[in-house]
Amino acid sequence: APTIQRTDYAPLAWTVRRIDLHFALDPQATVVTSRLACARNPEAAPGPLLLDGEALETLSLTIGGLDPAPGAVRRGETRIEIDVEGDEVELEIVTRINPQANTTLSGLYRSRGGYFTQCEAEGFRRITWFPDRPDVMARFSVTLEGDKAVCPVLLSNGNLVEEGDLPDGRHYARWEDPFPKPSYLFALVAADLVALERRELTASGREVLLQVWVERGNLDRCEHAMESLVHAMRWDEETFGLELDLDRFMIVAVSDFNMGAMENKGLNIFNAKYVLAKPDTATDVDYEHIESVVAHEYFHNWTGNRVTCRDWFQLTLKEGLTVFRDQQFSADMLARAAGAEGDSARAVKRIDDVRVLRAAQFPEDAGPMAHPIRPERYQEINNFYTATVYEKGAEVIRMLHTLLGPEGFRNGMDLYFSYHDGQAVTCDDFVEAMSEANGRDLDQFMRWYAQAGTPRVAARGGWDAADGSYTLTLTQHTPPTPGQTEKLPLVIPVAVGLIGPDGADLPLQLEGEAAPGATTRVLELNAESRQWRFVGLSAEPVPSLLRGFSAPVILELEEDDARLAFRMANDSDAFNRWDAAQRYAERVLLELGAAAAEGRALGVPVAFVEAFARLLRDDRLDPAFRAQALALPGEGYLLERMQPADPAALRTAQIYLGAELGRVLAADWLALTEGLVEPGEYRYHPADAGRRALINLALRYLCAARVPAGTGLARRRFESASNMTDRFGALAALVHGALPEAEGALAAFYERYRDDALVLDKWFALQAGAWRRDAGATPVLERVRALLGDPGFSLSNPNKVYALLGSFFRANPGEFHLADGSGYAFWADQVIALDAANPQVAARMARALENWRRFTPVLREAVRPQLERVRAAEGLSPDVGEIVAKALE
Ligand code: B3K
Ligand code: ZN
Repeated sequence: APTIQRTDYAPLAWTVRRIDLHFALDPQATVVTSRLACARNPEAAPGPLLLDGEALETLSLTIGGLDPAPGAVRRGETRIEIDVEGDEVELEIVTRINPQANTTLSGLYRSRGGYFTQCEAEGFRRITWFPDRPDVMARFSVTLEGDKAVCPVLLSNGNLVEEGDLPDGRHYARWEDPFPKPSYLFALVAADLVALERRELTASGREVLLQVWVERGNLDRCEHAMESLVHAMRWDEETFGLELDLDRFMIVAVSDFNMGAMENKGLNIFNAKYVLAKPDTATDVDYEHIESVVAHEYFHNWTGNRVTCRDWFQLTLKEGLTVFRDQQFSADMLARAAGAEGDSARAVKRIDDVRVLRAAQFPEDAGPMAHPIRPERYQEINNFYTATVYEKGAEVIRMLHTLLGPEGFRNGMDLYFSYHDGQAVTCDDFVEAMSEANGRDLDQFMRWYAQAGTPRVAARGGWDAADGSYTLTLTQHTPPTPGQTEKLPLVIPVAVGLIGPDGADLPLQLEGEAAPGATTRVLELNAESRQWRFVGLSAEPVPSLLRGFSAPVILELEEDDARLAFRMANDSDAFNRWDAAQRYAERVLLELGAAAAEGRALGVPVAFVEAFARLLRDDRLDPAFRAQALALPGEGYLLERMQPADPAALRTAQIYLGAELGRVLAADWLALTEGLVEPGEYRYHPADAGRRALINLALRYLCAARVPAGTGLARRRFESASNMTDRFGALAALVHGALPEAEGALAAFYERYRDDALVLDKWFALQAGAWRRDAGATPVLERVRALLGDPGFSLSNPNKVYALLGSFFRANPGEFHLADGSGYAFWADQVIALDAANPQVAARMARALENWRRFTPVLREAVRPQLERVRAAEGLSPDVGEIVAKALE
């Protein structure tokens, strides 16, 4: 596939002002009639009118109502070029498409009897011929016509302006979207659905209709999504002064969907997983995700829809910013619910976000797919909806927020909207608005948009007892990434505190300042190396750096075990307190891993157990925070830090450490489960969720150690649970502990939920991610292979694939990376099979092996032939092709 370069951007010679679409819906022969009012773009170089198309059967094309003049139209497989005289023209194009046969879930497709669309990034061209790029913004009018029995509900963007019955049991509806939009925001839904409805007033007093559309029978699972939507509306009004601009806002749940959800104007289409929740089927984490995804899509209405991207290289303009907005929203929601514990609740959210960044984005930035948050080139844009564009992109926005302060940031946002509302713009436009609103030069900051790779910040401290000063030296370095060897110094905000010997924060006074001030301040590291001298100190301080994770970097700071234990006990910054525990655990796990790899005896340092136990016993700490601090670092992150990555040895280390912490501290874990006030009847509330999470973590450790009192507790909780969080937490503890009770519990769970697809996904994921503790036990690979044949499984449903195969390939390295290569052969078979039907899903699975060069020589040798086999597969999609080619480069 050809490579597209960011710097090749040029505006189109022709744009579209209006589009009138008519859909005659039919399972295998939907006829789409499109009338386009096109106009010459005065800012572009003259040229033909260009239309994109894919998998379309073209029935007719007329220009100004006439058949085209000979030679005026050049037709290619995916491109039509039309020579036009004058400055305006009307086209009418009729195409026929087959939604039933569309297994890619891009364009118009079917799911459980209904019709749904997904157009971002380039799905609209699979519906009709159109200049399918985000800088073409048109006003849409859409008429849907279909069988009333099959699809009684007909939805599209904007406002419903007309509906009625037609002969032969058919009916129609016409929708008009008052806002011009790019084609990627078009959507239609035609299905047998019901809605939960609510009317709300916006801040300016306009009444709006909110709807959550689901399949009949799921109406009792929509309340939380609706609540989340209302909260998101209010938050955007209060925080950014942004109001809903339509009279109607719809969310639709669909079972077959490639990703999480899609922000189509006024008609957000969601993976059902991020809509449906009731206590018996959804966990606290599901409730949290629903809240944040509903908010994310809603926030896109301003950051993405009203102001959109000029081209797909600018994707982080809308995604990084919108992820930052949803993170802030969730933190505010948690803090509000937590009341006096608000700061701790915010830190817990920050920890979650950083866990995701470290587990997914850091490895991406260190592998063959490494790219800046604004990529320079791509082959398949769908491969660039990445953790870098989204999560690192959000970190970049967060740094702006830190550097400019909340008010400065808000002023920048206001200016951005005042300049660019209704436009398709670039990341430069955004940063320029921030710069202008704050009178601050952000040229150097723009390097965050251009450089790939995770920067290292090395910190050195020098204590001068004679004059009571502490000199902090920070040095930055970004390792080379593919195609980018030279890296320039970035602007890195480093939030710093100094802790006194008694554990309390010291007021900070920099050399030259009159008096000490705040206990945390943000230093700007904007050169390769810089120094700061803190004065007026009576004893050597312990530095606490990068508080709140103020920049997406790897902090290199020499700290001995005692110092990590000290910060674990005392750091006033909850994020850093957690991070100290993670660093200490990482050190212990990597040492255990090395010992396991070399066949040495394993042992846990007593000092670590003591530091860990102090957190476990500290019941003044918020349970949600304790659950975070007592959970060991993730496998993906650890493998990234292990040289060479040896998943089997690391797994041995993890099993050993978990069991030891369970065994040695068994009495504490049991006391904790008894001492915690058990939440009463289930409600989704952060305080309750924190207690449930901590109890479930205790069960994990107790079952890992096979402490009888603990395993009995897990079994009883599994049987008598009143909600999914407790039930699944207990089940997971039994399964990961590989206890004899696990099989029976899995079977009982299956019986109870066999007809509930979303719950079955949890059941598949748990087994695919299971840890094996006994040499004789069935390998997880065998179990996954068998589960492919389960009646509840389907390779054509993305959620099922992510649950079973995604969990195995990505979340279970200890079982997937088998020295005999059987895991890799299975991976190649599945990637090839998936690719034939759904390239986007296949490409996601393909990425599981991209960092293979970091693995042990034995594993590397086993991976290569499988990567090569996939690369050579017949009819390979550009999606998977790009991934494996980069992996093999
Ligand atoms: N904008 C969509 C993602 C579309 C992915 C296309 N392959 C969801 C979101 O980020 O909100
Ligand atoms: Zn998004």
